[in-house]
Amino acid sequence: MHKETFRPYAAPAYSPAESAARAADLYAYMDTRRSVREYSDRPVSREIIENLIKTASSAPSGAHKQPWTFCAVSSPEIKAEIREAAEKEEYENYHGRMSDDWLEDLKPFGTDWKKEFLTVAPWLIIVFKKAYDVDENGERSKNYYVNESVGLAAGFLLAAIHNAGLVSLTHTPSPMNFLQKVLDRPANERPFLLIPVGYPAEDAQVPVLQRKGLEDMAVFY
Ligand code: IYR
Repeated sequence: MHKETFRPYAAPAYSPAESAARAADLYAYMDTRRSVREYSDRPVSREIIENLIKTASSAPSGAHKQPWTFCAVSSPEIKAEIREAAEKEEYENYHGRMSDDWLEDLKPFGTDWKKEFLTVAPWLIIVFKKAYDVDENGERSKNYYVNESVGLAAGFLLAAIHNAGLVSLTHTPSPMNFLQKVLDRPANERPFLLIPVGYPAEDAQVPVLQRKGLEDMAVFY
């Protein structure tokens, strides 16, 4: 039977007390993460963005295919192009394409079709999922659990952004196929999420919200 080469693996050796403290500390920190829609234009170095993306790409994926591409955009011209196309779609969404229930559910967040953050934030990271891979000879190969894999990588990315003291937003302009065109991506790549990254504007505000308690989102057996 063919078997990949294996090597020993040892998890970091924390005592139970250290594990408990680390779990509590990370929860306390992650609980301060918020989606932010108002950004400062303060720059963020490319080196930081590279490390955030490498952290995202450390996520597990089906058969370790890593079926993702992260496009990091700092070019003002490309950001403007993305904003124009996104706002065009969002205008239609907010003026007829979204149901009344949906618009009602979004009221607490104060969103509308205008997406200033797309040109103000220093970076936009557009996450693409790769439905399949194509090798040098044009041969296609299948990827597995693509949505699950790319969702996990995006989660790692948001955690890494927060860990760096930066803010983000999981933005889903809809439909978002214009991103494939603007960024000139190949046919096997489909846009998955658009994530602005940067510092919050000085007067940035976030809606007051409560997170579910354990009793409402976990069951122990
Ligand atoms: N894509 C739109 C609408 C929107 C939908 C959901 I669900 C949100 O949580 C937030 C926004 C927009 O970006 O405005």
